[in-house]
Amino acid sequence: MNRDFGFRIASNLIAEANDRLLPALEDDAAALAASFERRGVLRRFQGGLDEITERIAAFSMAVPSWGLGTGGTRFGRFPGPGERENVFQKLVDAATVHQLAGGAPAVSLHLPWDRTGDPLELKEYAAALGLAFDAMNSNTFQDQPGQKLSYKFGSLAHTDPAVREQAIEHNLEVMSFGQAIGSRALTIWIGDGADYPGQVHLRRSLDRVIESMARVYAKLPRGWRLLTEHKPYEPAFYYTVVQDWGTSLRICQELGPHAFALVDLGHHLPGTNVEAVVARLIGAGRLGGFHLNDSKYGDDDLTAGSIKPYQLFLVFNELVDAATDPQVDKQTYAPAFMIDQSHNTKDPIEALIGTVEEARRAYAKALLVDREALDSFQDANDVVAAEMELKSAYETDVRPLLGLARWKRGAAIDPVGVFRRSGYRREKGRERKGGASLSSRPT
Ligand code: RM4
Ligand code: MN
Ligand code: MN
Repeated sequence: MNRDFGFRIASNLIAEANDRLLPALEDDAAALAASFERRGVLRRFQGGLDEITERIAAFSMAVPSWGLGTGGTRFGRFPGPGERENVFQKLVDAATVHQLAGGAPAVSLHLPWDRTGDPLELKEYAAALGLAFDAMNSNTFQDQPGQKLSYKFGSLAHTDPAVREQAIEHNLEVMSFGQAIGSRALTIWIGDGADYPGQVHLRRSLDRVIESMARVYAKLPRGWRLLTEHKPYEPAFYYTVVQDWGTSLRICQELGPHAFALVDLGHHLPGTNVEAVVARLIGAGRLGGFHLNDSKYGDDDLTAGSIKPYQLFLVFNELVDAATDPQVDKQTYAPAFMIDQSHNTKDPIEALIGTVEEARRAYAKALLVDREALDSFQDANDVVAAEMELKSAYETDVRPLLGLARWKRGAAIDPVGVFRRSGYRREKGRERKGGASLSSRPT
């Protein structure tokens, strides 16, 4: 059994740093509590600040295995020292994100990128690191060495039934791997589409996707969900078969009750009202989960909340609203939170720590919205009061709450600071021989 994790950050390093920072954090928290008292926020949280920080601490998400190394563009890639070289090392890095940031006790795998001989060994290795597995991801948007048929002109939507069959088989294999490691969902994102008008039959291409996905859905293990992820363009530049939430919803409705739509925050054209997309999917009982990230232009895969933090808050506002609305069926409303980012210039571990923080920040602020007051402002068409209710929650500095939520779970009050002082990358640079050396770090 492979149990060699290599260098890990000592827990006393975190504890010592926390001891130094705790008094100031407690001061800030006391000031926030006083302000909440004045604003009447604590009337809604009988357990006081403790109750709010507990709820924040309980909110967690999964780290993407493919986000643990430096990403790149078609122009190049500039990896740093000590980066992961295989799936086991990805798990150690993911465990480090969770150790410091709290809130990321799961990993989402991508096959064949993360394929290993023995999935059970992987499961035990992850468990020993305190990690579980969230949704599995299949990959029929690239050709793999030795693959029989090419996905150049599509996979689940291909005109050739033999290519579709190969893509279906791959998804089934991903599910059985996922079953072995304790995952309970399969996310399907396909790049199928066309670069030019006329290239593909618009209606029939979706019919073929639905037919192929139905074959995968038919084999969905008990208790599993099939998540379909939309994206407007790239790699296909004229037409993408599963291009928007409406198409995802149609797929779900054709497949059956265990199919749900996955919203990758960056998979929308500029200006799209993403919180409304989320609300529609909740309304239809088909919101399956998220790929958290942010973007300025397209599928930029930047750190969540780095470009449009207000949008992220408004998305979480819909989620907190749904979670408290008795009209929303809680059997179907159980979104999975996963990160999907590409870190081209940030250290991937630092970037992921940042995402956990940003997602929790948006969630914490959404918790502060007085829903009863907002409802009554909406009913009275009081535009200004309604907006002010949202803004007042959004503008609250919730950093003390986030710090306390981490501290309560033994994570770091200052996660990036501890990460930098720990020498993690230097140590991993020694251990992981194939990674970029310090001297080859791009300047
Ligand atoms: C896609 C999409 C998928 C992800 C791949 C790597 O743009 O976001 O979720 O699996 O990238
Ligand atoms: Mn995605
Ligand atoms: Mn993407």
